[in-house]
Amino acid sequence: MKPFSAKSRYSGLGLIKNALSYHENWQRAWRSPEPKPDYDVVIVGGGGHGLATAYYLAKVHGITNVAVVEKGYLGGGNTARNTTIIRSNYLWDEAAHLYEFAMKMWENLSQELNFNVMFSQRGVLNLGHTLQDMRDIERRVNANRLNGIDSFALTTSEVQEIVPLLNCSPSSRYPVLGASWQPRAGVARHDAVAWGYARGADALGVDLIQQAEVTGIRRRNGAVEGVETTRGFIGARKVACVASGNSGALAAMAGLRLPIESRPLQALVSEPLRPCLDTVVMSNAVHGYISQSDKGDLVIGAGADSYNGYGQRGSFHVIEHTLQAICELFPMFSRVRMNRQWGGIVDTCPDACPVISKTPVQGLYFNCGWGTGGFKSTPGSGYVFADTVANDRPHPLAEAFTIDRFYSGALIDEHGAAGVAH
Ligand code: FAD
Ligand code: PYC
Repeated sequence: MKPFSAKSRYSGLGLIKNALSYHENWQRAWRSPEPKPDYDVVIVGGGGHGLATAYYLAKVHGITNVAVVEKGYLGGGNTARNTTIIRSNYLWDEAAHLYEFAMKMWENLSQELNFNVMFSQRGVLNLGHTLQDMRDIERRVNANRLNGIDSFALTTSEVQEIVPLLNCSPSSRYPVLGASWQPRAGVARHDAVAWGYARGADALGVDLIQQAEVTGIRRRNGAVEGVETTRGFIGARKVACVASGNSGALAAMAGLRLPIESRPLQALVSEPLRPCLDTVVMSNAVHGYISQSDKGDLVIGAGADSYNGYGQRGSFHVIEHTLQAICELFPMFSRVRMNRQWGGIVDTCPDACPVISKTPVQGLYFNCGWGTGGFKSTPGSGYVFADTVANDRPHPLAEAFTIDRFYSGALIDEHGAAGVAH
């Protein structure tokens, strides 16, 4: 059947025609190829980070003989499950530089991909509820400013001005003593980020292979040869693992042990409301963070479960505690009904920082351990990991994040800025 012209495809008539033909004539955003016998690079994991890595390998390094191998569907892991908060106000220079690099990429990402990722710089508040919170906020804001990051310490009344609905009463259970405020921070549309990178990578020749689970990493003489998958063996000169939630299991397939723990982290969305919250409010102390999506739902994130596991659900008491805290902070949301709840499995490192690294196995690389906060780094992570894989040495921004830090002790403790305690 003749494909629709661009004009009719995007016109109202085109939409009606597509609906009546059950979208059979809708132009595919990417191919669905059979895996080739071998590739220069196989990327394990088709989340935002894996797809971004593929895109930059092709775009920046001209390496296009690349496959992304995904066990489910593209962007169906934590990329689909996160609360999409993007900020760069991390404490230590190494982390601040990496996240700020990503932030600058977000600011141009829709243009770069020619795909609207709906990056909305509506600002992020991190509330302080105790004197110690406020001391930590002052310290982090000062460190941010020294790194050229927009960051401000606000008083209670300044916070109230930005979020009139917030309960700033001094007698509340979690009194708001102030906040840090990053105006350039915000949210983006999670699916669009995966789709934009997938479309861009496909157009540059990358094969996106879905429904193919990696079950083994084949090695010979200390170097990778390829991956065993549920769709057969795929040979590769280099294998780059970006399988958030499953990194420990993948590393074990290559005889490696990563300093990583995997835990459920939950989120919820409410029924849609009229626009009432035009910024993002986070409270690490109460383990609650909230924003309003463009559809009107309240997007609410909870804390991580304190036990390890792979069930993408999480425990009830965690969301109960979070909703109590949200109702305390926003009493007028107490009668809002929650529509959906889910969990994702986050890989956490002991210092709340990622691993972007070569491994002792030649040609095998890992990008993982982003814990509860990796969505915000998607473009930066993909860029520096692609560079690391292409050149077989850490990108300068990734030097501090290699596995070696767990031998040398040069950890970068970002627990205070990580958003969710882990
Ligand atoms: P994923 O999107 O999970 O991609 C990894 C992919 O690997 C998956 O699609 C998976 O199916 C695939 N895979 C795994 N094993 C295999 C295998 N053996 N073979 C083939 N494929 C495999 N971060 C923020 O910055 N801001 C937030 O507000 C935020 N909120 C969060 C809220 C929740 C509830 C959760 C769960 C996470 C949140 N995060 C947040 C963290 C963020 O979601 C992750 O750090 C980020 O999405 C990781 O991206 P990724 O591409 O590495 O992972
Ligand atoms: O990293 O900003 C963050 C975050 C918020 C919620 C989960 N992670």
